[in-house]
Order: sequence, then structure tokens, then C-alpha cells
Amino acid sequence: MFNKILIANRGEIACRIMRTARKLGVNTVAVYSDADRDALHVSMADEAVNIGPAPPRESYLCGEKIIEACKATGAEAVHPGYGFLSENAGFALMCIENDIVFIGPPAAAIEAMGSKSAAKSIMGDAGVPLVPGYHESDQSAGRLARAAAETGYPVLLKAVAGGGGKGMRLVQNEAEFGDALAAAKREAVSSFGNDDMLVEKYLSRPRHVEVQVFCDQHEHAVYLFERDCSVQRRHQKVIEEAPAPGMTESLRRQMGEAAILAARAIDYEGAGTVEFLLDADGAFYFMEMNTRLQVEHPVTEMITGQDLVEWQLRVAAGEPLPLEQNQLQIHGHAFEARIYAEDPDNDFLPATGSLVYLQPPPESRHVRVDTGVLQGDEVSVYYDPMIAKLVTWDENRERALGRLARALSEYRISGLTTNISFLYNLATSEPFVRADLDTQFIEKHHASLFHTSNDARVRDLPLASLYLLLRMEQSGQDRVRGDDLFSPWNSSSAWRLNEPAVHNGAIVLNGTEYDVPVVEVGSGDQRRFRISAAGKTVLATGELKGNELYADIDGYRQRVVVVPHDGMFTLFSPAGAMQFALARPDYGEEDSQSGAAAFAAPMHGVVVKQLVEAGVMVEKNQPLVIMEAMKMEHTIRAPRDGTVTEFYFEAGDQVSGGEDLLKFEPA
Ligand code: MV4
Repeated sequence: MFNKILIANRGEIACRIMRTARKLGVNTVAVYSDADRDALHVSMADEAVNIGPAPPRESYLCGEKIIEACKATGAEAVHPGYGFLSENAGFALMCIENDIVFIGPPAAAIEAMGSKSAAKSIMGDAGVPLVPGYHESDQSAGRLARAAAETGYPVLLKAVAGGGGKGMRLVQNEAEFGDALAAAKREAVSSFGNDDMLVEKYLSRPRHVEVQVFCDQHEHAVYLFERDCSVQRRHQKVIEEAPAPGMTESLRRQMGEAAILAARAIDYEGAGTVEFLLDADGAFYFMEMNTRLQVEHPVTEMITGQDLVEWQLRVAAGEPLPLEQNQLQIHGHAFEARIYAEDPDNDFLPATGSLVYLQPPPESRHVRVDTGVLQGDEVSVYYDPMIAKLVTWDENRERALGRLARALSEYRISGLTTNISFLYNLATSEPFVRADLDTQFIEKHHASLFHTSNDARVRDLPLASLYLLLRMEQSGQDRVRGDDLFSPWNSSSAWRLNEPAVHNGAIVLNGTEYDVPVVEVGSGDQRRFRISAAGKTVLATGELKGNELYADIDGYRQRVVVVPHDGMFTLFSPAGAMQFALARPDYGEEDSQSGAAAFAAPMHGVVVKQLVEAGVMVEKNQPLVIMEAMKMEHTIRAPRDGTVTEFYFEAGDQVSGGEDLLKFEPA
């Protein structure tokens, strides 16, 4: 085994690799860019070397600097992680030339899988099943058109140098062929500088099923079963699982053995993944081979009980594979959800900013969190905005999926927008629960996954209202215990003595404001909130314990989780995640954490307009300030008669959710 290795990567995968190195007693060297001086992967390493400015070209992608760092620290081997230099044959060669072990396959194996047509030729010759089609070198339009006709429409044109769906075109019939070819070539040339095409029979509803393989330097090869990565968005994986639902033992063995054929065909060594398209009829076809450890490797670790990074280090050090095929078994089921700083409701626009608050769910035998960031870290523009991989395991798919949904509902991040509630909607959606998976999953079920329609969610308005009422009462009590007594709407009981217990609050769902009037009825054990929302009136009561709301609505009881973030709230119920905000704060001021009196901004946004002068008397409900957030204007109104004694912002100012907007003195 090595004495010291260098990890030529950052973030969660660098941390992941160092965890295993430490376990094996291997010393670790981190490399870091100027943007990563305070990153977790740097503090985890035994030594760390600065390799330049933030842009990857000048640091993490700069092979010479990595080699230099190895020499300076005496590292014997380099683990490239995924991305960056992991599938760069030139870098693998450079390592060898400098007597440094590249923890990955031989450069020739990386090279061989770089071209789709060359890869297909090799795999076809080795007896790995291919999608019917054409992958020869004659690239004349006439030859390609004839290949399409022989294959049979519809066909898919794919760029030979392609990846990630770029330079790919579906052609339905002969009439469309010419235009489609021209379009695919244009895209391929601009993306890859190479417009060679291959032609494939189009499969209409395939699944993406990939097989993990491992080879050592002693002719041994095993497969560690499959992962289903069908749920993707723009060719980015979203949720992965192992094993693939609906696999038979026979299909598993056939795919596993085909994957080993593929690996042997290129004299593979180390960890590799053979990707297949699995058709609805059970036929499977080679798609590509990834010559690296993949992001989603943890689901394989969870169901096999193996540490794949340990296997990589052992194999690279010349040891034989730790286990033979007949010693490997699947136990249970695992999921991985990729938690990203991005906005699903804005075409998954990457989000940058500070992880102001970061609380992952507790880790256990069932829940694993692979991350490279800590609370307070920045998600910068330079690197992939993945925050963490949330991995769950249990005895079967249903239970593992339940664990995933639960863990997602417990994941708390504020400071930037994340895809957590989108992932929750996905994990709890009926077709996903049924394992009705294919590569069009997200497009097909768009309406139930995104916050495009409120129709289904208005049913949960009473839950949101009940939460806000109970939260107000709690913070009111907190404040009475504290010394923050000046504000009458903070301590609910104080002013309710003089007014009927009526709340005229309004709740915003995805930019639409709903009036949700509430009347308190009864007292003591019999006290209920009579909540009217969306044309229906219910009687509600409940208890709020931390983030758990124990709700009783017309006698129907349920426990849901509500997570505050950025002045908004996400309610996780079995129906999916619902985001809401307080539109008119008649349920009381909502930010109990900051202890802020007065008006906290309901969310990140911009102050558009100040509507009254400081010091002038205003009436209850009179508009005070207009804020714009999420492309919506929100009016902040007076909670009762009084005066604004101070505005903390001017028109045009950026405000963070939870920050005080103004100070109000009741009459
Ligand atoms: C296909 C296909 C259907 N038929 N090939 C997309 C990216 C590229 N690496 C391969 N891809 C596909 N190839 C044939 N002959 C459908 C896809 C595809 C896809 C594959 C895996 C995961 C997600 C996908 C999403 C859309 C299309």
C-alpha cells in the first residue's frame, strides 16, 4: 500500500477519498485553488498545496502543477476523483512518465473510450450488445442517410465526440434527415470541433442502467451489480438507486458479464462503469464506458458493503481484488439524491452564495451524507454547485425511499436556493414510488414535481396557517420570557385581550396571495382555530415541537415537517413539499430566531418603494413598503395603527430574508 497519495480534486469527492486513505493509514496531500483556501478538503488533509487561481484551467485542470505538487510532497500516487483530470489520458501518461501511480485505468483504456464510434467498434468486436446502427468512418451525407434507412426510422444521430446529449438529434423519417444531420453537425462542431456522426435505432423509453466493474493487475475482473440512473435532467443525474428495480437474476448476470467483456476488451484496471440503455422489453445495449469512480458510487457501496475507494487504492498498489464474484452479494436497497445549489423553478439556474445555515440530517446506518462544505462556506461560481450527496439504505426499496424522503425533509439549508424540495417531490411522487422509471421521467411528470400549479397545494393552506399560528404563539411566549416586550404583535396574548381573537393573515404560495382568515374558538382543551382557505373552513388544533407540526384538522391527524429558511417556509408532507411565506403578518412577526422585532423581510429581495414617511401616523393594514422578490412584488402593511419610527433600507437596496426592514411603534 502507498505511504502517501495526492488527491487532485476538491469538494465532497476529495473528502470521500481522504476518509478511506485515513482508514488505511495512507497519508494525504490536498491541492487547492485560491478560492478553496478554507475548504473542508484542505483541512482534512495531512498536507495541502496551493496550485493557483480559482478558475479550474489555472489550477485543478493543470496537470503540470499536480505533478509538481506530488514531487514537492513525495506523494507516490494521484487519485483524480471524478471530473477535472479523471478521464484525461494525457494526464494519466504524464503521471507514469514521472513515476507517479495514476489511481485509475491505463491511459490507453481512457483513450479507447474517448470516441463513441471507436468504443462501439471495440465493444461490438468483443461481443457486447450494441444498439443497431452505423458507426463507420464514411461520413458522407449519402452513406449516413442510407444507414438511417437500413436501421429503420426513427433514428438518433449522435456526435462521435459527443457527450451530455450535445450533437444529438432524433430523426423521425427520411424527409427530416437532411436538416437534422445539418443541425447535429453544427452543434457537434461548435461543442467538440468534430462533426462526425453515428446513427442509432431510437429507443423510445429506455432506462439508464449502469454496471460497476473492477479489474486488478492480475487478470481478475468482477462486477458489483447495477445502478439505475434513469431520472436525469438535461443529462444530469438527479436520483440514483441500486439495485435497479425490476431486474431479474438472469438479466443481472447477463449485464454484469457483458460489462466484464467490455472491461476486458480494453485491458481495464481499477474502477469502471459500463453504461447500458435498457429497453422496455429487457434488451440492453452498450452506451458508453466511464473510466473513473463515479459520483453515484455510494449506492453500490451501501448494497455491497464494500468501500470502492479502498478497492481502488489496493488495485492501484498492485494487490489482487479483495473479493471474487461469488463472494459479492446485494443486501437491501440504496438511493442517492444530489443536493444542489440551484433553483428548480427557474430552469435549475445554479445558485451561488453563502451557506448561512447548514444542518444535514443525522447520519446513521441508514443515512449517509457525503459533502465537502460546512456552514458558512461559499458556493462559488467557479465549481459545480453540488452541496452534498444524500444516501440512504434499508432492507428494501420502499423503506429506503421512505428514509430518503424523511432525510430530505430534515435537510436544512438557508442562504441560497436548493433543489431539496424538488427532490422531495420527486422521491414522494407516485410514479417514482411505483418505480415507473425511464429517461423522460422528469419531463413526463413535470406538473407534479415543480411548483407550477397551486391547485393541489391549496389543500395544505390550513396546515401552513396552523403552523404560523402556533409559531406565533411560541415566539410570543419566548419574547415574554425575554425582554423584548415593546411590540404588541409579538406577544400575541397582550393585545388579544382587547381585540377579538381574529387573525386576517395571508399566505403566499408561489407568488399568489391567499387570504386565510382565522378565528379562535373555544378555550382550554377545546380551543380550536377556525381556518378558512380556498373556500373551505376547517377546525384545526395542534402542537409544534421544533420543526415537527402535529396537526389535527377536522380530526385528521398527521405529523409534517416545516423548515424555515430565508424568511420562507417549506412544509414537507406526504403530498410533497410546499413553499410558503407570510404575506400579511397578522399571524404575528415570524422570525423568532433573530429575535428581531418589527418587520423582518419575508425573503431575499429588493426594496422597491417606501410608501409612508417615518414618524407619520398610519392605520392598521396601510401599505408601508413594497419589496420585490422572486419576480413578485410583496406589500408590507402596518400590523395596526401606529408609526414607522425608522426605515432601515432605501428603494433599490438588496435585503436578505430575515433582516429587519423597519421599526414600528404601535399607537
Ligand atoms: C439514446 C436514447 C435512445 N435511443 N440512444 C442521451 C445521452 C447519451 N449519452 C445517450 N442518450 C440517449 N441515447 C438511443 N439509441 C436515449 C438517450 C437519452 C438518455 C439516456 C440516458 C439517460 C438519460 C437520457 C435522456 C434522454 C435521452
